[in-house]
Amino acid sequence: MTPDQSQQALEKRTAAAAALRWVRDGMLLSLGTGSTSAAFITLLGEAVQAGQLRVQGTATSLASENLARQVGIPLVEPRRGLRFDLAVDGADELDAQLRLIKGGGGALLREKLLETASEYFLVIADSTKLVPQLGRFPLPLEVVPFALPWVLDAVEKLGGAPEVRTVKADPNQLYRSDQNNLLVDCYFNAIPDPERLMHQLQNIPGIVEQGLFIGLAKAALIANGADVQVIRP
Ligand code: ABF
Repeated sequence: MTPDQSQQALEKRTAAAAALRWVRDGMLLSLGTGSTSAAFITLLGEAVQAGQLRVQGTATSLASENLARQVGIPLVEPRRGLRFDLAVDGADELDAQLRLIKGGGGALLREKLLETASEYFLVIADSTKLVPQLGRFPLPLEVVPFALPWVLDAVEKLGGAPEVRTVKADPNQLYRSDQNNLLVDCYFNAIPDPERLMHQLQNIPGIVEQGLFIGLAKAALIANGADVQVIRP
């Protein structure tokens, strides 16, 4: 691990630990996906096992569900009327207005579902994620396989260079989401008007979910070394 990577890993753990202080006994939590969320879930599990917190959770991915089970967090199955007191999740990019790009971990659909059903969505991130303008990180889309050719054409028309995501270990194998859909990463480089792009993407048939999360996050904890900055829009 390079010094930068170890610094980033430390910051992820710092942000995760700071988020733990936002959890209250009896809360129903939406558990995020990615390495920062994994650090939070692990710390939360320790607190539950130590009898310091009684919480329940629903996870935004099968990977986070497995981790939550491993660390002893009681899980709640999706049901009518289920709402969460607090959602804690990472992001790939966020700006000062708490507009996010999420989905680098492939979990954007369940993340958007649960974070929309949450009273309070708290983002946790290392310092590399806070950017002046969204877009350098490729915007993930979850796409129904049959729709792929038309979606790729439409994204290109919007100025994004689309790439169908493959499995890291095997570039010949297409990545599949937990819902068995495809992921398309769209290289816009800069997204000067995220709201406009979000609405344009929402009108393209076959895109099940897109990775712009706007108006959902209530606060973000950004770790800068050992310090944590709280951002509220
Ligand atoms: C998840 O957090 C994803 O939406 C996003 O891709 C990921 C960020 O990953 P990490 O915390 O590992 O940097 O919610």
